[in-house]
Amino acid sequence: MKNAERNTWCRSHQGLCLRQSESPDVMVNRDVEEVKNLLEKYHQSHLLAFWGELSPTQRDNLLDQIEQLDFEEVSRWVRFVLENTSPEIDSDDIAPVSSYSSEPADPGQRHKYAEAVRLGERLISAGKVAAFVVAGGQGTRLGFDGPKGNFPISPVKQKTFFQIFAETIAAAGQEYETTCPWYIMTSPLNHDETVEIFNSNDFYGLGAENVRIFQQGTLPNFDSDGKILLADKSTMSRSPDGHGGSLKALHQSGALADMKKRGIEFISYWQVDNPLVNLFDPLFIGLHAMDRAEMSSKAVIKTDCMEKVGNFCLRKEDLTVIEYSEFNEMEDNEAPPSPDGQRPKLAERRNPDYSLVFRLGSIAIHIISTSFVERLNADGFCLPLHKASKKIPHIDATGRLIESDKPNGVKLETFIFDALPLATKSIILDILRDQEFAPTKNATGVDSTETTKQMMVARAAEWLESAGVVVPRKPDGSVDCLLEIAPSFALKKADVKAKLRRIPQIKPGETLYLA
Ligand code: UD2
Repeated sequence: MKNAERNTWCRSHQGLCLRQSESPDVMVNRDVEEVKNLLEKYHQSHLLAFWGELSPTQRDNLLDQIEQLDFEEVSRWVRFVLENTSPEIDSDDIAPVSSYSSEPADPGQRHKYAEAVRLGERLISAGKVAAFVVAGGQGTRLGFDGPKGNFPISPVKQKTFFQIFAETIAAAGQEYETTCPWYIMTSPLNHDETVEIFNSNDFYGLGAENVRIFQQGTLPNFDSDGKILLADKSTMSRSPDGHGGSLKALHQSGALADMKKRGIEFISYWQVDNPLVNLFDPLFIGLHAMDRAEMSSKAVIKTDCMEKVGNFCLRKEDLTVIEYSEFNEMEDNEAPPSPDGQRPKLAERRNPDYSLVFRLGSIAIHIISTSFVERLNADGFCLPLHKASKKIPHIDATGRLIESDKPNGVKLETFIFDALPLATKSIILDILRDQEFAPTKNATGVDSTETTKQMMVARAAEWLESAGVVVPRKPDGSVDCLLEIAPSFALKKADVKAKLRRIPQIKPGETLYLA
């Protein structure tokens, strides 16, 4: 191993985890026999199956990749792949968690919110807040060839996600008379393309010095027998290490050091597929800072108990997000079984007023203190691994390329929300979904480009109506025109009234763009 600071995976109370450590099986020179022995010891000899066919450069390349591996890690990964190590969660350990609601609950809280907004505004103005988008995913479900951030999504001008975020950052900079740096995490799947997009768009006018694009780490892909897959005869198959990898990548890429140099104390974290995100929310930032939280989250109230979002809850008193795939399967041990012996699901548990007990859905929007990321990296922090069966193109033992339409390999990744239990303090702010959350996952149907555009139009309509504009609506209440409000015109509802010089008349079917 070349690098003294390596990632290794270890077991923790939560499962297999990321940490930094040394292992005895460290390759120090290019002795092929030594490599063979190591691979044999760790049941990965197949990585050299095509050695005899490789050119000197390819051999060098392959040895480089093998040298990067810590074999103690490899054996832990393999155990994780082979065993059903997904930790069994006991529903008795799970309790609901409280949140700040979008509107203050009482006069005391109203006072606190007002103070938090003032504090948040001061922190943004003082240049203490950076924007950070994770954009390393593939966006396969969208069926778009290229970085998802470059997908045209705005309803009138067809602005891309990246352009909308850039305009938002520029507008916030103007409003708060400051410069908000933007950090973008990519992966080897889309890094070069992303850099090219920013270059060819002149960094959307933000200045190259204020935009930092860096790559996350990768992990090997495995077959179901725990063998590392080969992408070709001299290349291991690897995948990005999940958005949880961002906490390490921030440190390893130098982005965190850059933030410290700029005096950044808070990182506004979001996902690339949500164009409604409120990047600089003074209330959220202010509450996080006032409560001295290390990592905070926004949540939506779930529309349906089985909605496909992560669930905020307390697990043995630690704030945790449990993905819907796991949470929705958990039985409610407190509920009496039905005559057929089946217990209702925990996700279905209701309060006396019929509201959901576990009602807070995770939308992957966080404020993360830079000091928290520093502390985690200094401590050799530990995030649990998750595995997913995926379609992974690879070569078989004969060197033939296998491209299956069914999952044929195992991908390992970490999730950002698994850092929540590591935070000493954390707050949750539940927000109005139609104002801030339009996940764009699919080409059509649920959470699609269609629904996102509808939500963008609907929010613009509501903002305009709040300023006295009459927006034509269909009999079912949906908006009957095409609307788009540029971030330069309004970052929030209240900006619309202040900016409108005259009340526009909008006819059914018309298009209105405000910038
Ligand atoms: C995620 C959450 C889900 C909910 C939803 C909201 C997980 C497991 N689930 O669903 O609970 O909050 O988002 O939209 O997170 N990314 C990287 N590197 C990677 C993998 C992903 O940067 O290695 C980025 C990706 O570019 C995107 C974000 O992370 O911006 C989320 O990825 P996704 O769309 O695959 O997440 P999804 O739909 O599983």
